[in-house]
Amino acid sequence: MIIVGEKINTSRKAIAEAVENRDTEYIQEVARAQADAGADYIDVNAGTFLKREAAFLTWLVETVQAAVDLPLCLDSPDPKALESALGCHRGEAMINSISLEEDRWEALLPVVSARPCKVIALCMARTSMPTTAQERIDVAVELIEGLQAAGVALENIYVDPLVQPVSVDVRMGPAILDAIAGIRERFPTVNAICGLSNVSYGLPSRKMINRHFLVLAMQRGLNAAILDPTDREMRASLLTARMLLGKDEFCSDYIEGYQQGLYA
Ligand code: THG
Repeated sequence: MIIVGEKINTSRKAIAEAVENRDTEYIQEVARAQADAGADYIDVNAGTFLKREAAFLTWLVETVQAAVDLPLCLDSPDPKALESALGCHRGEAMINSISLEEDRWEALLPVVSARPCKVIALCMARTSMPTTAQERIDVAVELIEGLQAAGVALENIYVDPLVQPVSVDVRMGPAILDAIAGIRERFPTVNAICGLSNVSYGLPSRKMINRHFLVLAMQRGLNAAILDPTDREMRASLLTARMLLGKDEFCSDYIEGYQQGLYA
């Protein structure tokens, strides 16, 4: 499982304040905590600042990579902000995200094909959001084939089935899960990633829903997730599911989690 730590996002009040005040220490503390909890990438998002997004995203890249030796997941639809942030990024970034929306596709395709990088392909159709599994798979196929035609390697593509709340339509759960399975069946070397928190929007006990959804999605082939790696119960569920799916040789990561007191 590839874990993208989601916490450095200006939709969160404390992060927006820290970015506004250029609070290096606080941002680096949140980055380190996620790295220590096992993040493979740190997501950075300054999307709430609009006009100042490029400057803030670039500052976040410098600030986070000064504290942790990890590649980042650059969470922006703006090619100018991405180019600026990539200019100071060390290593191979993940770009979050391209989709079939015409403006977005045209703006981001040059960014992702100009360099070796990972790219999240979000299952948004040209003018609408997919609802069924088949609609998601159709969008994914078009995204994958378009990226491949532009020279992006299949193993660098992370398809995001677009997680929507089950409180809006209870059929959303199986639609997302079936889409993950269908995409990975058709393209075994393409990765499947998603954010978890949208699934529980509008319901109580959201964290419990999110971690059960993670386990179900892993069973269907999810191999990357955008989540809070410092959430102990989430981490415990992830390690347990990984072991039960045969991905933890000698159960060693599971046992290490126990020894670290993660299940107490
Ligand atoms: N797919 C892709 N990118 C994404 C998402 C996705 N980026 C944004 C989002 N979804 C994932 N990132 C976050 C970041 C923070 C929080 C949730 C998702 C978060 N949420 C708190 C909560 O849910 O309770 C509330 C905010 C707060 O703490 O103030 O922290 O799906 N490709």
